[in-house]
Amino acid sequence: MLGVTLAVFACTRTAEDTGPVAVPVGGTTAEACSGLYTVHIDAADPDPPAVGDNVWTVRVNDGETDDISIIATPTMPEHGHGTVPEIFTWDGSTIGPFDLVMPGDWLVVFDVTGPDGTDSCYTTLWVEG
Ligand SMILES: [Cu+2]
Repeated sequence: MLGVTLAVFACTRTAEDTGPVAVPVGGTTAEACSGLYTVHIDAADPDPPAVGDNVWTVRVNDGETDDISIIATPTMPEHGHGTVPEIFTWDGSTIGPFDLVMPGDWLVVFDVTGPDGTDSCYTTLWVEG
């Protein structure tokens, strides 16, 4: 049974709107709305994401790593909490393990910084109990 439900939002943002953009899990791609970077979640372990420790394989554009950093912040917006620690740094390949402490709706924001500037995107997921 599929344990994760993905919500993907159309990109309707303007240059003044620097908020996050959805990134679907599972090998599909999404462009950060300002167009600076494309973030790919190539793999999730476990797949689908589950309560407990999760590690995601994340790629930027065509696999560039030079001078690129990603900070991932998982939270449950409806509950007002995140994870411990609160943020996770990309090592050039993976992010995590990050502990999704409970089932429900999670939001993971990726803040990407690189030679072209800073941009954000996000994925949302439902984690089964
Ligand atoms: Cu919660």
